[in-house]
Amino acid sequence: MRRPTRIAMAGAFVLAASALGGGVVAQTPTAVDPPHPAHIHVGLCPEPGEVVFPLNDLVTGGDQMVGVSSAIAVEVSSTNVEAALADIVAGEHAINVHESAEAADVYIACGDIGGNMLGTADLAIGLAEQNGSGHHGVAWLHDNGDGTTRVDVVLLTGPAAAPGGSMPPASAAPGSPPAPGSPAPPEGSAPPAGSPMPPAPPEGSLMPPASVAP
Ligand SMILES: [Cu+2]
Repeated sequence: MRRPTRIAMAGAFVLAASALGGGVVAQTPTAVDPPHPAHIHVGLCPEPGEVVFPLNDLVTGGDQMVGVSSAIAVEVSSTNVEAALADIVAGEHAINVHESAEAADVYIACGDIGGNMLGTADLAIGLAEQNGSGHHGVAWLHDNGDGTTRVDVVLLTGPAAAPGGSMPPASAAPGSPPAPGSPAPPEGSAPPAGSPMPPAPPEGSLMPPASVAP
């Protein structure tokens, strides 16, 4: 029997509820957020200049839900830009994300393009929240080696992206998003002073005060 009983029962409930109330929404998708236009601009944040390369709109995924419902939703965009990464980083450029096609003058996230290369073909940058949008994220630029660069942009929506409400409020200061992929210190070792990512406290506990070097 492939279909779990629980889902069959839930379906029956929805049918019954629909018959009673009519128009019952069985599953509420992520809050409606319009597609966000994004571009590589000349100039720097927060007031970049002209568009030099358009990127595909940032959108949430399709309607097919997979995995657990407590997953944190993101908005994503992936584009192959007709320029080598070396050319993109040669001048002052920024990746800027706009509220919507209609409200393109409202900037919601922006990041200057630069920083430490990851190997020889990759560069990741942060995109800072703009105008209280509640959006911030990361752009990853990968040189394809053929004069094009793949630009992937991922935005988190909401300052405390915890749709399930099971996580404590984020304690990080604005502008300092957590660093995914940061190596955890070896077990038993104390984090070095100024470590950007102390070990996570047990869920529900308060953040321990950071040790201050004398
Ligand atoms: Cu733009």
